[in-house]
Amino acid sequence: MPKNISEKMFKNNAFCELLGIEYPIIQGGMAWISDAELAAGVSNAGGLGLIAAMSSNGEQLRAEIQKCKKLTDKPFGVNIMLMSPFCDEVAKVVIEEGVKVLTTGAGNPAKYMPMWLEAGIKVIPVTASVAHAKLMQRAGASALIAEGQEAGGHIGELTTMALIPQVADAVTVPLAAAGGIADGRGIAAVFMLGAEAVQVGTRFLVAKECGIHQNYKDFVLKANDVATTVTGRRTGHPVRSLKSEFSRSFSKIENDPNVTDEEIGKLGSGALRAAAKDGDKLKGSFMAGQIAGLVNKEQTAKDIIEEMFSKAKELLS
Ligand code: TUI
Repeated sequence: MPKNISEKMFKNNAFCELLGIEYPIIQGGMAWISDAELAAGVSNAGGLGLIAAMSSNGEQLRAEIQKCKKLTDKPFGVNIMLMSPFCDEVAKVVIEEGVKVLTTGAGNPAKYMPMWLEAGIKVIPVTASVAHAKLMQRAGASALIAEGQEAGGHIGELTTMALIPQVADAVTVPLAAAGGIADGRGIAAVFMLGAEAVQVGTRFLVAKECGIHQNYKDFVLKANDVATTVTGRRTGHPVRSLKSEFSRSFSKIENDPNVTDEEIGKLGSGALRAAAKDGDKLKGSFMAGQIAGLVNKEQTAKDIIEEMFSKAKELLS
């Protein structure tokens, strides 16, 4: 434990140095949500903005990366969702576009690691277990993001509270924590557990730079502590989202033994887009973390980051 934790939190923190950023905060790479504008907003505010490659094919991602380069001269990264049908092509586009930092989610990026490392890219896998974290460190990860099941979207088994200290003890690379962090108290807590950075998704859903449908933002702003639920456990792809018509009908169908896994899979596709782009309360899957109940105002990315870190610093000094 460093002598002065508040010093470690800011500019000279290993995580900041690794990525060339000011505040040790990464914006979640949220499918259909994390675009060039949100990523640039976060990067311009001193964090690491991410473009989510999940919903894009190679050329769509290339256009988004080029747009982001015009909006910021600060470092930004790309999140690659390993269940994406476009994974192989986006894995190459990030190299061609000279992207410096990648995060990966929902699987094992081992297949792509050699080519990314060869290109000098810093790879930061999202992990949900100690075994996977160790595997990723051995494969050449520059840092790790350990994500607890409080997070929105695709989740693992463990809570942030249990996962972070166990991963911190098992690896030597810099560690970021994700899942359930939306204010300075969350930052302070996970720093005490052994993380030296945070990844935040839910609070950035209501950032002014976030272009999702207003219905989605309002849904998050009105959410309380018990507003989220997990569906998809049956197919091995658990997803946390806000309770809605969609999640209720998904749960009903999921519990029906006469429905096949394939039929369930089809049900989910398009639901994230329907939420993010159309704000469709019937067909949309409004992914958000358990901390949504704490998120109650729209702010710029800069105000969000500064407010979070000033509170964390006050708590830790
Ligand atoms: O990837 C996420 N969150 C996501 S991806 C997503 S898109 C989607 N849409 C519809 C259905 C399903 C997904 C929405 N939210 N977070 C990162 C994350 N990765 N959380 C947990 C994990 C994880 C889980 C298991 C990482 C590795 C892992 O290892 C398994 C293995 O292959 O060894």
